Amino acid sequence: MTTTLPATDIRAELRDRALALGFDAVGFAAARAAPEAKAGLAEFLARGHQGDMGWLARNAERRGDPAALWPAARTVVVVAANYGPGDDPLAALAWPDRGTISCYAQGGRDYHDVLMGRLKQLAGWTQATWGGEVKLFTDTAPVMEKPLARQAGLGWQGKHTNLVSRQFGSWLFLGEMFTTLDIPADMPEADHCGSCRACLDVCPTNAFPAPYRLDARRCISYLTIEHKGVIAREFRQAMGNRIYGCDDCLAVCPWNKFARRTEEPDFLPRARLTAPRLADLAALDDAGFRNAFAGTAIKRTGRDRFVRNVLIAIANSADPALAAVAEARLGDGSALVRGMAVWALSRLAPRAHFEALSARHLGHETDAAVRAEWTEGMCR
Ligand code: B12
Ligand code: SF4
Ligand code: SF4
Repeated sequence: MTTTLPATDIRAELRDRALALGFDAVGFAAARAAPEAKAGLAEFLARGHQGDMGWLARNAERRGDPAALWPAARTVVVVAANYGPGDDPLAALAWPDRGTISCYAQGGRDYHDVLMGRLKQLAGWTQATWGGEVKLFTDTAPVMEKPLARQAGLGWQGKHTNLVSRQFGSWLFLGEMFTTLDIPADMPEADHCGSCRACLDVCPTNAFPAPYRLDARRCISYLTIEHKGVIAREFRQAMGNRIYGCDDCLAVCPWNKFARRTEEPDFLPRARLTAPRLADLAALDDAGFRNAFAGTAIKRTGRDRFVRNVLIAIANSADPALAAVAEARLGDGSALVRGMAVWALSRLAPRAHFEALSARHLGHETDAAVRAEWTEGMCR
């Protein structure tokens, strides 16, 4: 059944409902592409900045324009959830025997599940009250969520390319309800970066070729989470002990002075995820990894990529006591893991011991990339 409430009432009631469901911000945008978003995506892809993320290119036409994704959609209701960390998200970078996990992944539950659960409730209520068709997304479809959130007035895309909010700083997750209902749009938010460039200057891997442009191939978030292969040498030292994602460019933003700690229990940091011991993480097998990270965002990488990241952090620890932990992975079933164990030992083990290990293992090694790590380690 469809009622005929004036559009302003729909807006106010939808907003109240979304806030009551636990979202922290809500806005409305027309289901049409912002021309600069489509052009920005085309440029990003033309420069190859997506790296391994071929899925960004495969459906670029639909990603660039909500009307191409779902022609019947009239309005996009953009919702956001605050995951603001209460403490300094960069504190663990100073503890070399520990890993730093991005604060977005330190909660007990994957944010996709949390946002989608709430979006489904919002959709059920919207349809029961006003009818219309809906489709729901939170990083689950070819949708450019940040430009839509900007159009819906929730914030602007900062020079680090993420959405910045005057109320919540850098710490918002985004989700959308596309609907066939025609609801008046909000005013887009203006850019408030001014002459600041703190996020650009802090990036450990120089991943910003220019303000508002990210070369994902250089971003530690991409390298630790999305990239499936061997991480190139040029980035390894700069990764420090960041083992899952990176918060540096977000954390230094001056707009975070308005941020507040999340009150969502599912996003509150779990003690075991705030600064876990690298030695414990490197020892995880498949079952141990699944057990440790079930339900969290971290399960996404799978065990091998995760332990690859942990071994890079071990290599960067300068802690000779962790050499034994790396040595225990030399016979690992994953070549990714073996290769980073070799790199870690090339940095932590005494030269004579590395040579002895090389003499023992190189002859049996069948993987070309791992062999290259042994050979390059001998030349250090
Ligand atoms: C692919 C992806 C990544 C990739 C690439 C990131 C990127 N910046 O493109 C990688 C793996 C690196 C990544 C990392 C992170 N991600 Co991510 N990611 C995505 C995803 C799936 C698509 C983003 C996308 O479309 N990229 C393509 C490029 C072309 O789009 P763009 O960033 O909007 O680029 C614009 C600029 O280049 C702009 N532009 C160019 N020139 C100019 C000039 C001016 C003046 C302006 C204004 C703009 C401009 O035009 C482009 C189009 O708008 C979204 C979810 C989604 N479906 O939207 C999440 C998403 C963006 N990620 C998110 C998060 C939380 C992160 C991390 C913070 C996680 C972490 N801590 O490790 C980091 C942040 C790194 C960073 N600085 O961006 C959140 C961001 C929330 C927010 N507040 O913005 C999203 C929205 C997921 C969600 N549902 O909440 N991510
Ligand atoms: S997330 Fe880290 S590596 Fe990626 S752009 Fe930001 S500071 Fe650079
Ligand atoms: S750190 Fe400065 S330049 Fe970067 S997003 Fe925040 S205000 Fe903009």
